[in-house]
Amino acid sequence: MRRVRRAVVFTGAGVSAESGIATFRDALSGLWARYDPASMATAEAFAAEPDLVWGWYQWRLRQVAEAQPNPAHRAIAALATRVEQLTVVTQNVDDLHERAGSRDVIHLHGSLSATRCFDCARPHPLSNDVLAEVVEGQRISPPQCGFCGGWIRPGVVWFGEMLPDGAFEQALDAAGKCDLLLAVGTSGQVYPAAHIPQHALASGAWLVHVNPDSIAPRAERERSLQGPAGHWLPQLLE
Ligand code: BJW
Ligand code: ZN
Repeated sequence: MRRVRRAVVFTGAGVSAESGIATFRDALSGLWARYDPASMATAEAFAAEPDLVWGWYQWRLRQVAEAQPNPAHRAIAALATRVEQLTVVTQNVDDLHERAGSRDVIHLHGSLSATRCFDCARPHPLSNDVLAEVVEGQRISPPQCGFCGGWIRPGVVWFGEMLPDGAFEQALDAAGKCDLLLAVGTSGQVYPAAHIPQHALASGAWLVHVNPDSIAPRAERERSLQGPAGHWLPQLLE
């Protein structure tokens, strides 16, 4: 770590797991163990059942609003003061990196709170005041756009949708120029995001995975730290 000048921290749902936010693919606790991705995380699902899908995202937004950043988020924010350049690239739709103090986080899959119109795409910010009442499984009718009357949708990237303008390109650029990419709490199954660590490796960087799952290093400059992010990230700063 002392020799690293430019670092990229690439995070997935696992970095927020210790804040109490469910991952997607963990066998017992993951969201996809209980919900079908195609019925929740696609534009087709929202168009067919807006109340079901909006209610589900409001329930998740409530969990995020009530959660706190954990030691891993805080260590990642602190890393910015230790290296010349730190780029945080997250697949997460929560704001826990920002609340821990990270700046200019690249959100590859958008943000729960960046709500916009499903039809005309105009931004439609909402207050969090109503969230406290939301429970799992509740159907909630989405608000409607003041311009065109369309449904308001969560600001996330659903399957089959493009990533936010420029986000992937910026992340790839940082990965191509770094000395070290830390891949924290991601299963690496979703594309194009999963190309980013591989691109860093192919460009000459070290790739270090932080994950409770055993991830077998396949390249000479690849390593694996097995265990929870809240354990390893603070240690990397020591
Ligand atoms: C811990 C821990 C602890 C636990 N500490 N770690 C190439 C091949 C095949 C398919 C495709 C392809 N290219 C594109 C596709 C299609 C698709 C895709 O990738 N599908 C695959 C699943 C097969 N990709 C897309 O559709 C993307 N768009 C796209 O390609 O656009 C171009 C296009 C446009 C039009 C037509 C066609 C193409 C968009 C993908 C959007 C993904 N969206 C989601 C949902 C967001 C909304 C929501 O939140 O509901 O994003 S899916 C979900 O997965 C979410 C996550 O960001 C993403 C990644 O998951 P992540 O973060 O890795 O979490 P998990 O749960 O998988 O893993 C958690 C890890 O943490 C585990 O390893 C644990 O062990 C670990 N962990 N506790 C550290 N304490
Ligand atoms: Zn509209």
